[in-house]
Amino acid sequence: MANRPVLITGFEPYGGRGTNPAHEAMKQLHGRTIDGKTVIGRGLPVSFGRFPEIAANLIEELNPSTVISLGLWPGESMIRIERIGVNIADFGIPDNDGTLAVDEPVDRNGAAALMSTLPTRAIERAILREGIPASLSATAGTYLCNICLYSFLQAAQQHREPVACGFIHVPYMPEQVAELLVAVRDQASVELHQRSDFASMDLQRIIRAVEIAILQ
Ligand code: PCA
Repeated sequence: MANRPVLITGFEPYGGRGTNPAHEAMKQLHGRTIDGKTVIGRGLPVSFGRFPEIAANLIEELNPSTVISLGLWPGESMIRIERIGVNIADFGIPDNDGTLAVDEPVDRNGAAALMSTLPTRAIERAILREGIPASLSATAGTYLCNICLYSFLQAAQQHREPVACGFIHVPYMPEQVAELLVAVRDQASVELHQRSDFASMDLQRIIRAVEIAILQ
């Protein structure tokens, strides 16, 4: 039987930003062969309305052995490996369709939470061994990244073959922080949150961390 591919998803830009490092990393990983497996990259819309179908359809279409989804966590200082998807949608800002979910379930009939089926601890250790800051995280938030993690885990449960699924949040790229600082100075319209918005990681390190995750 042919080797099943690894699916890497990356969210499109959202929240008024022009780029998303998750999307950039996904594009660069698309088409690579890692550990004998073909990496297929797909962009995901920041749209509650497109989930959970989009996750189920991708698993059906590609039959991946592993799904690693990527998203930006603004202000995060390290690679953040998510452990749990929760059945809550509660947005601080509207999604790209203008939907603002407040205290809604992701799936009315779904479990309260689903655990990542990636080897999260091994991934954290392996990334740290290469000198890239990384940590485990208990929550992917209650916005689209959490919906994505929850939806892929649910779709994997329904799939005919085992699919390991998980989510990695990544920091801003340095260029984005530089832009943010210019915007803060010029427009005085964007506030900085406890100065954590200064945190960033260059795209090549982000990509290397995802490669390491694929290798575990
Ligand atoms: N980050 C958001 C949604 C898309 C993204 O890249 C999140 O953390 O939910």
